[in-house]
Amino acid sequence: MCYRYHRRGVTGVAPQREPRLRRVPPARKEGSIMRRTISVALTAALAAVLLLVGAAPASAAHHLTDGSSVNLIARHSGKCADVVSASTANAAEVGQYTCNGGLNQLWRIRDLGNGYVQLAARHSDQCLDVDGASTANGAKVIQWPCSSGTNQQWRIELTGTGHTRLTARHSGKCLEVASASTANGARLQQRDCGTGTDQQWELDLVSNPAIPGLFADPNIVRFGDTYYLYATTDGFAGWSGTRFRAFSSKDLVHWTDHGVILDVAADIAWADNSAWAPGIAERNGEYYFYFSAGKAGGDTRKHLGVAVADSPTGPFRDALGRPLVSAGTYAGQMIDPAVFTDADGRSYLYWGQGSSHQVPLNTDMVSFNASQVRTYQPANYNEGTFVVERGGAYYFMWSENDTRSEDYRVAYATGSSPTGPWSSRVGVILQKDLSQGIKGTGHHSVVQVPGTDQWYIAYHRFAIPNGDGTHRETMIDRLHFNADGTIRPVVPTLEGIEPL
Ligand code: FUB
Repeated sequence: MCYRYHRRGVTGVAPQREPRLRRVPPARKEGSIMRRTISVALTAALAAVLLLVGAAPASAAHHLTDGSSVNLIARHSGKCADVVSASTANAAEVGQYTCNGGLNQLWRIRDLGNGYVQLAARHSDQCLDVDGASTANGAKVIQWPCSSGTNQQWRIELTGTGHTRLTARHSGKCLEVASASTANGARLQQRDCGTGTDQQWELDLVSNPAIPGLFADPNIVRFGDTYYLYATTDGFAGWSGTRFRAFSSKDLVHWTDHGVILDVAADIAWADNSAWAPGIAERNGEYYFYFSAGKAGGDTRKHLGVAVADSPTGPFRDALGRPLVSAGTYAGQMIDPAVFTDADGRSYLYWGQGSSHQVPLNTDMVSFNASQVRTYQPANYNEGTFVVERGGAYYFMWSENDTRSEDYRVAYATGSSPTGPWSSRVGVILQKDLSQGIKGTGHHSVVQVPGTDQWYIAYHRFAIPNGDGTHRETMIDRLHFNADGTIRPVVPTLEGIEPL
């Protein structure tokens, strides 16, 4: 499959999808930008949006759809359209700034079905808007709550170079960088359309963070023909959030939010906080949702619970009316459950922090034989166990260091069965990449595209900008195996993956 890419003014058709083009923030590696493309989608929904003003690329890629998130990169400067200071206030100015992976530079496309789109900033959900619906040249561009105003409606026109122009519906004028400045902070405005490269924009598809908002400890799984993500809702001091949401996707890029599927404060009698790190498995049409949670006052330690529903999007109800594994039953914290189901249909539960435990689940999925619980303690183990199988080899993966550390990372061992025996630690799969400003990469899960050797890793990292151990975002990147079965270190990316 081909896709168009843009690399420092050169466009072309990439011969193959691998290796992926990786975006390097220009501030750090000026002159060596390798951006993933302008992948302008000619989907049914967006085809009407694109008014071809130049020679249309013969094989324009089919990636931008309603709901896609993009960086808007000014051709003359290579800088990103950016809501100043990541403000969430109405009327905050939009300028250009060095591309840095921030949500205030990420714009979600809403296809209005009338030949125009809205562009909503991911950090604020406010729309790119010509201030006061002015029709004057030089009118500034701001963010404003999305409305039906035609000063928030933009037509995407392809130029002959594979770039685009963005024309405001109410004025017919083009989005540009004031005075064709190349400086950080130069504001965006509208002006009569011309041929200047300061009115030309690269639409750079960005799929990371995979889901908007603060989410950590993602568990990615496929049920039927659909992928699902479940995660810790982040952004609370002491990880004190109570709610789990479910997200689904057919292509790993466009995710639907199904809302809250379990609120431990409302739905679980023995808990009222610390809804952490879920895992999920299906058996006979029932979905079993494993989670950790605690109760304020008295013994505040975390327990491991299980809830059940007849749909992967819930609503889930407590399966037992008590924890599946109570605090203190085994060494360490009773948190971070994950389930692996082997080809023979048997499911295994893994959990623990400080100490790692594993046990075959009974077929009811809500009990196990305590005499079969085994503890495996690889070097540097902290938490977040996840197990997969490939070609008869089993991979036991975990997170090292503290989630509040930028050195939070994922390592692995291998074994010949779902319960080992496991090798000693083989090495690190995923870690920070300071050259991209990526920190605290860990608590992951892995999913395989059925019938292929295509694997994806979901994990969290510190939010960009200003994230830390309780302000984390969920990413999805590729995971590759080497010919000898070892796992190639994952390259964490700011821009994410191509849709399946
Ligand atoms: O999200 C709360 C806790 O942080 C998880 O249980 C740990 O794995 C760590 O990511």
